[in-house]
Amino acid sequence: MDNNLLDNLAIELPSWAFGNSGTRFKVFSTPGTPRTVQEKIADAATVHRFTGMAPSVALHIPWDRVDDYAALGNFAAEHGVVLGTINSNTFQDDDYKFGSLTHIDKMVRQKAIDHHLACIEIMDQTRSQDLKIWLADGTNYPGQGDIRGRQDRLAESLATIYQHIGPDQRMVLEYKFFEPAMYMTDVPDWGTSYAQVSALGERAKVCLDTGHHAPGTNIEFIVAQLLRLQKLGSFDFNSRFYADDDLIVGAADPFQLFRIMFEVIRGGGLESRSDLALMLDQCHNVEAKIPGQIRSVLNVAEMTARALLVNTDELAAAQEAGDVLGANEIFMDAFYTDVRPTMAQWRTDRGMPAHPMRAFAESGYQDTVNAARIGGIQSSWGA
Ligand code: PSV
Ligand code: MN
Repeated sequence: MDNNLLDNLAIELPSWAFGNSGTRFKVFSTPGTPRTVQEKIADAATVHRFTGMAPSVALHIPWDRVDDYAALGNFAAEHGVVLGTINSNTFQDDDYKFGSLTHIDKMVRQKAIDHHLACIEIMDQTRSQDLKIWLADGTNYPGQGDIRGRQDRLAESLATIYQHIGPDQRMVLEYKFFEPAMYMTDVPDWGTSYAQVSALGERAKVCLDTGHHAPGTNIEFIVAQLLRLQKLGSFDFNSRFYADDDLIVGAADPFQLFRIMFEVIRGGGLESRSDLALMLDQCHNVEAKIPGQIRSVLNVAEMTARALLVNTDELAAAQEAGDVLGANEIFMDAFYTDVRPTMAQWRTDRGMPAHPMRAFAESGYQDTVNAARIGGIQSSWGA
C-alpha cells in the first residue's frame, strides 16, 4: 500500500465535542469550556495545530447559530481551519415529538424541511460540502406508527431537500438503529439509508456512525460494500462498549478501527480524488476535551498507518493460495506493529510536534483558556 496516503488523512472535528456533554444523569462542566462557537473553533484549530490532521470543523445548527456565517468562515480561516459539515437538528423542538421529516402532519414535515433548507443556505455561506441529516424519528411501540407510510413520507421530504443541494454540495444520511426511539427508527441501518439516498441521486450518500450498530456488527463489511457502491459519503467516528457511547474512537476496540481503515484504504477512500469525509462525533463527558480530540485524531492516524503496513501483494497471494493462517498472519503482523515512533518521525519531518499530547500539555493553552473563559454560559447540549 501507498504510505503517502497518510498525507491525505484529514479528520473533521465536531464543534460539540468542545462543549459540555454528559449522560441523562449529569452534565459536568469543565474549566475553559467554550461559551461561543468562536471559542469552539479556536479549540478545534488548536487540535489541528498540534496534529496537522484536523483542518475542518463541523457545525450543528441551531447549536452553532450566528448572524454572519461568512464572518464565521473568515474567523475559522484566521485560525487555520475551515468550516465543514453542517449538521441539521430536528430533535430538540417540541413539534418533533412524533417525528420530523416523517411526521404525519404536513406542517411539521414542512417545518423540518425548511430547517434543512436554512442549513443549505448556511452551507452556501460557509462553503461547506456536506449537509448531514440524522433523524431522531421513530416509534416506541409496535402499532404506534405506520412503518411503510413513514418511509414514504421520508422519501418525499428528502427529495424536496435534495432539490436544493447545490452542484458542489452533498447530502449524507446517517442511520442509527435505536435511540431516542426504542422500537424502531426510520433510518435504522445502512440498507435503509442506501435505499433512500439512491433514490435521490449522485450527491446523496450514506453517513456511517461507528457507534450506531448492534454489538457484533461487522462494520468493515458495510464500509467495503458502500465504498464498492460509491455510496459511502462520510464517517462519524467514535467508539462504544455498550450503546451509542460516543467515546474516543479506537479506545474501545483499536482492532476494529484498524479493520475499518484497512477497508477505507482498500476502497480508495484515502486517494486524493476521494470525497469520503472522515469526521469525529464524540462527547468528552469526564476527560479533558481538547486532549480528548487530539487523542482521537492520533488513534485514527495510528490505525491508518498500521493498515497501510499490510503487505497487500503477499496478502493477495496467500488468499489465492487458500492459505488461511498465512493470510491472517500478514494482516495481524501489520496490526501488531507499533507505529508510534515512525508517526513521531513523520510529524517531525513536517514541522509538527513529535508528541502532540505532550506538546499540548506543555503549551499552556488550557491554562490560558481556563483563565480567560470566566463568566458567560458554557456551551452544552442545546447551546
Ligand atoms: C446521533 O446520535 C448523532 O450521532 C448524530 O450524528 C447527531 O448529529 C450527533 O449524534 C450529535 O447529537
Ligand atoms: Mn453521529
